Amino acid sequence: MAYFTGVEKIKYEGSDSRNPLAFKYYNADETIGGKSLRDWMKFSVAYWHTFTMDGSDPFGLPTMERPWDQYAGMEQARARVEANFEFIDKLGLDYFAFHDVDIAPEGNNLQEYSDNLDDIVARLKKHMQAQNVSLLWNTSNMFHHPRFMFGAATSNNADVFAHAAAKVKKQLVIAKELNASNYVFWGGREGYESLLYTDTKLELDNLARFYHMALDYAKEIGFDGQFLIEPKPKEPTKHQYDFDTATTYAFLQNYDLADHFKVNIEANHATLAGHTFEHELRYAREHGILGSVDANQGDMLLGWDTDEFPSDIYNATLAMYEILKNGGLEKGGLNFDAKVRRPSFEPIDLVHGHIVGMDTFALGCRAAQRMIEDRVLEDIVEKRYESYNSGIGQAIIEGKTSFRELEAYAKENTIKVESGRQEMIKGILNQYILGAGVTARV
Ligand code: XUL
Ligand code: CO
Repeated sequence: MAYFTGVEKIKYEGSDSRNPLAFKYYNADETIGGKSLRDWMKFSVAYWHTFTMDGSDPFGLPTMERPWDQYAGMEQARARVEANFEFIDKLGLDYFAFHDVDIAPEGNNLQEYSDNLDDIVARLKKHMQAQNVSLLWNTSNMFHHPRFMFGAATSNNADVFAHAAAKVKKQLVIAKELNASNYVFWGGREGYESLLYTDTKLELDNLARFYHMALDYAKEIGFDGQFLIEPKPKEPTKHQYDFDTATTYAFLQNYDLADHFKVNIEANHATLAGHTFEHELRYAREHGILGSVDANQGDMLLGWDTDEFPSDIYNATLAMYEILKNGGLEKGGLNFDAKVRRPSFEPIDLVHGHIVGMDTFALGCRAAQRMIEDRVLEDIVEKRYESYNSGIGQAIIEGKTSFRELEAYAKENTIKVESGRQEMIKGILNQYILGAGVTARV
């Protein structure tokens, strides 16, 4: 059965196309900076937003009409597998990502959980082989069920810790079975609501113990994917331990985990933390922990995690700049952790969401690559810091001076500061973004 009837394979038609069901900027096999767009981006469909969400929100009932919702239980889970691979084929995607509970019903106990997953994983594997599709990452949902109300690895209740361990253990076996590129931890309930009853030190120690046990088990079964932590400052929990990339990095270093984990950076989580998307990417890149990206965007007027499909080419350009400077994402990719708006309730809207997301990043990639080729920002930055290339600046960098000597120097010297030319630089950036749009004509 076809679930996206009336949708043919989405083709690249260039920026002059007026066909809504065509790519305007994403030409998968076009080479940019020595790599195809397909390989730079590694777009992934997020199973949860695309195949399990129904449009309900705290104020209203489901709005979405999904053809697989005519089934229930395992029949529905099997239908979703078919829908996923039809969707992947029509959009020309190569990757997908899921939580355990997205792909199969949880069942009434861990045995049913495991049996249901085995049925679905066998089907996923068959399709993956037939269509040459890969699993970007899987994860365990440890925030939905009431047992996780105080967290999973950071729960006050050791039985919850044990249950969470059982779930992650199963997911690691699945990650190995499906040859996942990464395994993700997002700690939506790993944090606290009130310090009044929380032992934060014990909770953080336990979180580290949990991660070490996960690493040990992955090693034991021979899963060699990359472990990722996805930072988020809040929502659903008031304060989450993996607040942002810098906090996560300090945690990893503190607990001897830094060599084994990277981060999965989500645009909307960055803005919730009071950072820009590119700030988080820059920090991760410079510390060698940029693993993967959850590509979406927030709404600055709303201020919560709205998980919208990326359409902002300015942000996408700055994000792609960091990703290109990183030499790509290695085992990572751009996962659309994004959902269509509640009133965009038809299956075709899922197609439009992915098209605009893929086009937005392709446009950003073209603009960023050209800026890097022309050394636009590189030359500006190099010039801005040139005082450290010789004289007293060089002595500072080489550790060959002291406060005493610097004071003597400062007394004799007259400081001459130069304008940063921020407005000029923003104008140049605009030119590159607009230029990338024009040259995507076929
Ligand atoms: C929640 C979020 C999750 C993670 C995976 O904000 O981003 O969907 O990506 O659990
Ligand atoms: Co996410």
